[in-house]
Amino acid sequence: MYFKKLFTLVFIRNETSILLGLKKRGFGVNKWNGFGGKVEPNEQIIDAAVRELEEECCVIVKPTDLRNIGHLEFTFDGDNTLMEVRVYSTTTFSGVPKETEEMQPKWYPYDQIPFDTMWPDDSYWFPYMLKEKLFYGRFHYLGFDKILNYNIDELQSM
Ligand code: 6U4
Ligand code: NA
Ligand code: NA
Repeated sequence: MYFKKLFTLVFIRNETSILLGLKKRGFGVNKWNGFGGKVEPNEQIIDAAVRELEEECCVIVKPTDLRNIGHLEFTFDGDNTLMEVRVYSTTTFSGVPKETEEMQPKWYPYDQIPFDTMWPDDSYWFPYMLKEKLFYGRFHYLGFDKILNYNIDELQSM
């Protein structure tokens, strides 16, 4: 039996590039990723996605502009926590990305995504996101660096 923890992960995109942030502290420190965090008790997931994006890089989006494109589940060998991550994407946003205590934002052209300094699972599911496909992925880790097994399915709807 697993204890589920719910997280958000938001990607801001334009025609040529995707906005990533270098995590400066806490879980996933020194990795490039989208923006997000824990959904608080009694908080709607979409509201958490909007809130974490603004807290982490000062970019503002409307909840209705975020598209739920993926669903990820992470488990870790010997741990009964299941991290459920809801992934969102949008090309509609306001504000200029700014560095905060938590993240250093940077635009990456689609052919220069820094997979070597990202979560290992990102290499598996980013291709779905970049091709505008919906996905559901499960990854079981040994520690935080090694994927013991995984599965990804393309979805027709979320
Ligand atoms: P606090 O406690 O405020 O520092 P909070 O910002 O709420 O934390 P955080 O930053 O720990 O939460 O959330 C983790 C972030 O990392 C979420 O956006 C989900 C994302 N994430 C976690 N595991 C991941 C993984 N294996 N691959 C990935 N993103 C992951 O691409
Ligand atoms: Na966070
Ligand atoms: Na948080």
